[in-house]
Amino acid sequence: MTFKASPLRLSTQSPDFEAQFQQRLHWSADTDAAIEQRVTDILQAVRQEGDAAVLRLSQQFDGLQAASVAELEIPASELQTAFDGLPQPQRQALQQAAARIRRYHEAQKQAAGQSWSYRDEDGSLLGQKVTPLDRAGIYVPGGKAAYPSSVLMNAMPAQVAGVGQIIMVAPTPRGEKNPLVLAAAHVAGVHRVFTIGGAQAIAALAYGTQTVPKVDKITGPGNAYVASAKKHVFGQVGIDMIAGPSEILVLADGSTPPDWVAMDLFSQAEHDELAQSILLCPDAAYIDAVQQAIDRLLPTLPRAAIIAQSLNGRGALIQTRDMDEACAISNRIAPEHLEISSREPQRWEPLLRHAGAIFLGAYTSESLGDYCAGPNHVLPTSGTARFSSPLSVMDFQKRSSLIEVSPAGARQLGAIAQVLAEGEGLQAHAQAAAMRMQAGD
Ligand code: HSO
Ligand code: ZN
Repeated sequence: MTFKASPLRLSTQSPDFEAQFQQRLHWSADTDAAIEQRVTDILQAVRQEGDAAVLRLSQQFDGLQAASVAELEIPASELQTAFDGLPQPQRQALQQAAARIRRYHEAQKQAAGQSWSYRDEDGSLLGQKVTPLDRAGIYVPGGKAAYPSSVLMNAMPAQVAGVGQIIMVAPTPRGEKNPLVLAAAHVAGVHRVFTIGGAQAIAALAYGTQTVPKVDKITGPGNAYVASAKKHVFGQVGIDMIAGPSEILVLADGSTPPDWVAMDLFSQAEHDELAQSILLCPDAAYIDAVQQAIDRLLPTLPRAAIIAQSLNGRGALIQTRDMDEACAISNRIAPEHLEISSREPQRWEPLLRHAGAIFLGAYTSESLGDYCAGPNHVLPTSGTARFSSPLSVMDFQKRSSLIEVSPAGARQLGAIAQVLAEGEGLQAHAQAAAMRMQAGD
């Protein structure tokens, strides 16, 4: 079977560009009503019955035969054994990736995750105190999306934030465990691992059961059931984001070898038939060269079928008037991953405002960011980079305001508060402020 991938070829100069562009971008994350109903039932069962429901549902969906949920926990020693059993290059790669991810997130904590305060003219202290979450839950999907790299990307920022307990859940249909996933949990210092998945695992983490501790926030990707369950438990616990299919946008000035660009487009397309890979470039001859590279390289890849379906269904090669126009279109798309495959990446970077992660220059393959450059690979998709950010240390912290008013401050602030409180008709507020205005030195 040979597969052919012909991403939609567009030019911004053609009259129907806008309509075709909109159609290609269109993406609906609506969950269907049947899934919603199933998820609501599962959440309720786990909430009411705890372990018994988790056990029953794990048997029903994953074919797990266990006498108790405790039997579904993987002891730390087994994580260690999984790690020790890996070939040396895999052990080393996991450790090197983890070290680089840790370093990046430590820098992030230093720059944006610290408490701060100042004193005003009256000597009052105003500030913000940062504390890590007590417990975080990490969902690791099973099947085709069981990525050890995602274990590192979710657990390391929690670890660096200082989260007290990191609890991972990962479905293991028919009990088949993924040794790389377990080894990654070991490397990332995950505290407890349960082989449960689906909406029942999200429910167990959100409500707690006799065996599974209740967490404060749940992160990590999952299928439609998991996404729906996360939406439902939001409020009871925090959640990170609802991730859509992977996306890559390559902004090219024609100076990068076309094979490199073709392979980068494939790299996200191979995740999922619904993944989106887009090339923006002012040079028509270069776009032809990338299409030729696609034709030549696609048959060499084991996941050619998925790649072809993704590129044919959602991919696009767009010819722009110039690089400025390419940047403007990229901002409209707000892609998850944005490669500036140009000889002058620094020239274009200031023009690019909306993207989950920006990769500068021909050597910066997006795939390096997926594994080991350091920044997080859990990124906003489907245009949500307009208003949201990569998973970070800050997602595993919360902030408390600190206020310490001096006697002089009580007089100053009391006068203001009193007026506003009276305006709102709240006398106790006004008097609480006024009482302190008279006292003190
Ligand atoms: N590109 C994916 C992450 C990943 N890639 C994991 C390889 N493994 C996130 O969009
Ligand atoms: Zn990837």
